Amino acid sequence: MNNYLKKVLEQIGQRNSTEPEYLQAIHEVLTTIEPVIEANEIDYEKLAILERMTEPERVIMFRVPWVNDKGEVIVNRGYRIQFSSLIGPYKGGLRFHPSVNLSIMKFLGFEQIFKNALTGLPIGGGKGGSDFDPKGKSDNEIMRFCQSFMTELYRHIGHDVDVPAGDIGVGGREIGYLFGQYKRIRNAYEGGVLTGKDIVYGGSLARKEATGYGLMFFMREMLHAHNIDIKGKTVTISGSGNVAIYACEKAQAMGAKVVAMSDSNGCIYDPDGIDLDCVKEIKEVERGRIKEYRECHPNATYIEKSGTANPVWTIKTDIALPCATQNELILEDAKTLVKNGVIAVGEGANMPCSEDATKYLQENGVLVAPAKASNAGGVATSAIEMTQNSMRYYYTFEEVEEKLDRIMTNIFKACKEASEKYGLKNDYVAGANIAAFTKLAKAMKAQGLV
Ligand code: NDP
Ligand code: 2IT
Repeated sequence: MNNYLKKVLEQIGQRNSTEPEYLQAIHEVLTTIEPVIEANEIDYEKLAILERMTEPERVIMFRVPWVNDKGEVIVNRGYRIQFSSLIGPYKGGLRFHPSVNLSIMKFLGFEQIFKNALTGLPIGGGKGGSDFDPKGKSDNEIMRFCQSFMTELYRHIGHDVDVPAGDIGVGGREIGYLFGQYKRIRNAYEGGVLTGKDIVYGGSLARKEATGYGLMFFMREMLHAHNIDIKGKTVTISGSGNVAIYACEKAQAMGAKVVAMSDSNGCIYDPDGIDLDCVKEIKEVERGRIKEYRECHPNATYIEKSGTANPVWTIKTDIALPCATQNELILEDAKTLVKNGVIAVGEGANMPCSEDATKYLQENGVLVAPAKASNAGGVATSAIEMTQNSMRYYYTFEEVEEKLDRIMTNIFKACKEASEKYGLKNDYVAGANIAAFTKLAKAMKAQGLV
């Protein structure tokens, strides 16, 4: 391995030894950009480019006290990682999930810098959230938590400073409560401080759909490049949240047949094709469990999750879309998918495939669409929401979708060109990392030692 890379990886390993997800994200990026470091078009070592790119500009951790419906005081922990303002205000989602910790926040913040660079839009990288568990909470509890969270977060964000949005456990409802509290504290209507807002108070049409739709636009381009038509292909999707639902919607619109979706308890398999209206009713309206799908489709199968493996990857498919969480598709799953003839894997979630799973898939000729590129449609449309807020104007749904399609098509092109430039044909994971890194390194050099 290149000496500079080796040295930096060792330093980062020592400094962040208790943060496995963060080290995993760093390892993937640094090992795939080796040909760029070797070519040394910029003196990366002298400018400490890698050391600076892997150290967050700022890490904020704070107490979030709130009162539940029983009158008990609960104390959660809040985070905001302001990772990089190199090419725009810190930008990235907020995740509310009991698993949230510093390692997960930092891996997400780090990947966000690269993803945002790929969109071609002026947004830096950040991430935040809390170990608060929204499951089973009343609307009032959610509101009180969001208000308390924003009462601290507000001082760190702003439409030119840091612009949070949604992620796991944070959707339109939570963004609404967060925005209301921000506006109240600031006594100003600063629409562009949060994205993923409802349409009625400054949100963008097609933001809700954007990550899932964008994933399918990227998938379409990747398959086209290999003369494969998406029409008639079988698709399995993990998760049944925001990304999963709209990936399913676009896959169906493109003529594919989605046969499985999941949540953290298990997965449904419907050989007739998933009835998405039923899934939307369960997940978006009732906030229920995916197994309730069988109440409207008794012929579908429900497979309960046992242990850590996700049963969704045991179902035969042409295209697998992990759209739930990190490391949800591991080596064993990759082996099963390959054995069952999978053609392509599209990462809707962030870092859903473990590194060895990705490697195994690629070595066996499976096309892998990497998260930083393939799920960038969400944040790209957030940037389009910010644009509309600045203009005090709205685009139509079709206008936003057309922009999103163009952005995703360009991202695929950038990944393809970068991989080919370094002789890594069909390795879009490396392509995405290289395309983003090259841009960021140039910006870092231009801005001097900061
Ligand atoms: P949602 O909260 O809307 O949905 C998450 C889905 O994933 C749910 O079905 C949930 O099941 C499942 N899930 C979450 N955590 C786990 C877990 N630990 N194990 C198993 N299943 C789990 O989130 P999103 O759809 O917004 O996000 C999904 C993924 O996409 C995340 O990785 C996120 O970072 C990424 N992403 C999101 C973007 C966005 O715009 N929202 C943009 C780009 C990436 P359950 O309900 O049972 O918990
Ligand atoms: O991971 C992601 O890109 C997101 N959760 C969306 C971030 C955003 O700012 O829209």
